Amino acid sequence: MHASANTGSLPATTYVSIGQIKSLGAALELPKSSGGCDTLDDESKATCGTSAGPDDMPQEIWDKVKNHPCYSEEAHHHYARMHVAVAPACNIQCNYCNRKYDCSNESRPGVVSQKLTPEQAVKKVVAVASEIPQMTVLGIAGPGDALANPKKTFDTFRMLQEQAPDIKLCMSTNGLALPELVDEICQYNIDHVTITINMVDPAVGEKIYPWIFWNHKRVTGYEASKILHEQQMKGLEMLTARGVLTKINSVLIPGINDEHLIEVNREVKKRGAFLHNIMPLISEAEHGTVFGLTGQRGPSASELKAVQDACMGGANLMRHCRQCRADAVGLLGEDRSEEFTMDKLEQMEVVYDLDKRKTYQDKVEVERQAQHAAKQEALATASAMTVGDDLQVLVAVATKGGGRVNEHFGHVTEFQVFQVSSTEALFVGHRRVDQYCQGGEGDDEQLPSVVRAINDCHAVLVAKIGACPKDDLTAAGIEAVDQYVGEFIEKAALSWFNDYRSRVASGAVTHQNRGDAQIRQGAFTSVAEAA
Ligand code: CLF
Ligand code: SF4
Repeated sequence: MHASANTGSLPATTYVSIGQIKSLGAALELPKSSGGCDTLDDESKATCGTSAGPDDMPQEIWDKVKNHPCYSEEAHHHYARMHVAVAPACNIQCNYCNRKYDCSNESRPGVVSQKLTPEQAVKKVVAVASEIPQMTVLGIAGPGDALANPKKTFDTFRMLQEQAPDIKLCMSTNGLALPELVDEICQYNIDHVTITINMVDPAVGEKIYPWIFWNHKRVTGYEASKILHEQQMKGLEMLTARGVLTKINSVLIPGINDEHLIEVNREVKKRGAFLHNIMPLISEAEHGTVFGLTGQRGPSASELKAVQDACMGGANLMRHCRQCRADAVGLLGEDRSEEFTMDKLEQMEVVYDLDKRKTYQDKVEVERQAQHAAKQEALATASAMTVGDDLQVLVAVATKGGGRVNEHFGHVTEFQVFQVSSTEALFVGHRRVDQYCQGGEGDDEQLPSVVRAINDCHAVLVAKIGACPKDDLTAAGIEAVDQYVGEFIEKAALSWFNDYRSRVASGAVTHQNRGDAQIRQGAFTSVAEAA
């Protein structure tokens, strides 16, 4: 048996009811791990999360995460990533995946990628990096498993490193082939590896993985999940020992691994995972997955948040994942892949100018530091107020990037959601919606779906909003606020919150709890995707 199969003195599975989750998560006493954030020598700094800054971690780790949009929540407002779909094959079967579509570990099902050879992929990355100077990371995330296609994956990384040395290399895997390939990962300076780990108990795994392909044959049932689990734990430990930053992705499947993810969180933290990203299951019958066809539902917004909150204090939590496609290009939450199809690339004149990229990124860094400073200042003001200390609300924000309130309500395809209190303004998720404004006109039929998406929020901050949707939102109990246009999000959210606290204290408004919200299955349907 691999040493990694031993999950320590803890029971293989710890089940708690969803109502108990928060207290259990908060009470977890986690052992020291051999790496990741908790290698910090100052205990008080050992809580760095995706919103952490340079003061919260050693310089060498900060250098790795500061402009990686997935590893730093702050960075995701400013820096972009891209994926190249060079890895079509997979060595396992997940019940939430239909192989006709992208790998749903790192992408949502529903769109077939344009598969590329390593040569085409490198050409595409260089072209995108020339056009989008804030694109800092290349990830290989499917459409199958990066390490089930090792030659294509590593050829791509090797060639890219020679042509564009400033781009960070990143990959995701289900972990089955990981231990055998860790040394090769290190050889190509791949600093960031994601492993999708949905269970640490093969009895749970059996409900998620019908089979794996192992030693030239198909293995099914409990045995399959046991092998997968052992490989995942071993691979994670090996990466940690070599100083590679690891992120664990877990798909939350209600009734199958929701409560079990707390145990997953504990085990990956123990083995040095830097980040844990708990994502909602995407499951629709039309995707043709086992879960889609058997009616397995995904979580609601509050179910997802309850599990994420329960895991706070374990491994650092990522909450800004967009479950990207395997050929995504751009800021998280936007998709510019249609601008860079192979036929368009043929027409492009590509000049890879390192200095130009650096100059642009220096400007981005100034903006990002200004956002950070604005947040600290706003937090100081919020904590100095003496009324409404016990309030905590969610606020939806319309933004098109840069960390500012700068999008019209009618143009939003994704709201960012922040949890705001007198001590924090924390990104806790995003909600996809169909655009309310279609062809210059508000579409009143869309409004109920927008309200359902942000129904747990007390306010929505926008650059502009018409009178009709504003009235409808007010009737639904959501304040539409357009007075913070252009301001940094956290500062705007805290300013609105301070005003709200004053109004509650004076009796001008009565604070009421909000309801649950709906997580939209799949991305919005853009013209490009529909084509
Ligand atoms: Fe891609 Fe993944 Fe690297 Fe990011 S995505 S391989 S770590 S560069 Fe990011 Fe996309 Fe979520 Fe993945 S938002 S699906 S976590
Ligand atoms: Fe699909 Fe990815 Fe699972 Fe493979 S690892 S079956 S490609 S979701």
